[in-house]
Amino acid sequence: MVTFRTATKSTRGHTPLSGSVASDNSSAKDGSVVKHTATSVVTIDRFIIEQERLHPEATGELSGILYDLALAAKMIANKVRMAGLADILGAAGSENVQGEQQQRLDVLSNEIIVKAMDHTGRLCAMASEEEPGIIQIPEHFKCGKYVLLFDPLDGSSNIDVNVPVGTIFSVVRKITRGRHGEMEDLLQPGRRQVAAGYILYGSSTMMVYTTGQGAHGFTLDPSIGEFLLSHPDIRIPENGRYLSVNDSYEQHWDDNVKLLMRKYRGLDTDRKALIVRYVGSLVADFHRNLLGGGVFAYPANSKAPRGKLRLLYEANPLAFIVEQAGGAASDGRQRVLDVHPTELHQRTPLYIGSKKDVELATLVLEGKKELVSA
Ligand code: AHM
Ligand code: MG
Repeated sequence: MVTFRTATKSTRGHTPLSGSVASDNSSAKDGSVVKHTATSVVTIDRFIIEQERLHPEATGELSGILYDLALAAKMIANKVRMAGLADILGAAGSENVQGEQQQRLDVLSNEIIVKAMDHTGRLCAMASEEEPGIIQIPEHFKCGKYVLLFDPLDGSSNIDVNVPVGTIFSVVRKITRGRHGEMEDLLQPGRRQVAAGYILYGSSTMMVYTTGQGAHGFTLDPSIGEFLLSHPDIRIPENGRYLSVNDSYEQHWDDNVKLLMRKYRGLDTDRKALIVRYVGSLVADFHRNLLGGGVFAYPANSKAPRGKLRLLYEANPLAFIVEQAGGAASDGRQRVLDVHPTELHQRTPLYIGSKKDVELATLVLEGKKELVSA
């Protein structure tokens, strides 16, 4: 059983941002006040609906998408928990005792999300890191005004060794006129996201999301099967504590990246050295740095000139969240959320986390060494 914070305190102990329903006094549509007392247990459903009430024009469709994703997350969490039993119950690709084919967890997670979302009438199209093209809404279902992009199970190569993995999602509005979503709807810059979030399947399962009014975290209480507000209004420290980078690529980095990493490590500078922590599972690395402060870096290198991570499924949603938490995200040249995507599976270098650490990355990578005082 999770021990809950009161809904009146933000994660970092500050008063939540005004307008955030994580605060104890939030104005509802009718002018009344949503009051969370010290004993309030705030479910994700309650939180979403209270946030929706702050927007009289809201139709409830975006809220519905978030409910559906929370449900899909619980289903995936359930499968991830069973992953260690694969050898006993049947490994992926083999047959189980009922003679059914066992699926790989990333493929299964993809299916869970598609099936949880395709019939609701809220989406006009989807795109997944697991699928090559647009996922259309079947003809017999209604199409809606939103588009969902997602990485169903990021870091899935870590599953075999019981390391945390995650789901990442991004929601944008449809901009084309026809019934179905088109490529143009999917290829929108990250600043047009209306919601984004991730689910971390770790020692506990957490869902963190934003709709542009702060970033809020919910922990799954497995005893009642509900996500409960545990981290309202997350604020990332301005200066980080951790550096997350895979430095086995050092030999393939250019000189500016090498210099940046030396600075992060407190070499040749007065800067305090960051502590290196790298899980190799983006959601886990990002989540630790979001709460504790720090920077996650996946630079371009000569073998991967655009880095490894995907702009639409990984970088954009996490960039939206980190900015809402007071941090920053850059591709080394510009703000991630301002990049205009040209292809669905576009990769991007990524520097994301505490504001000051990301600023340092852009200065050093632009070659403005003379401006880098620390
Ligand atoms: P995936 O989407 O194929 O799972 O790859 C993404 C993962 C991230 O979770 C992680 O940050 C990164 O790949 C690790 O890559 P590397 O092993 O090159 O450090
Ligand atoms: Mg991924």
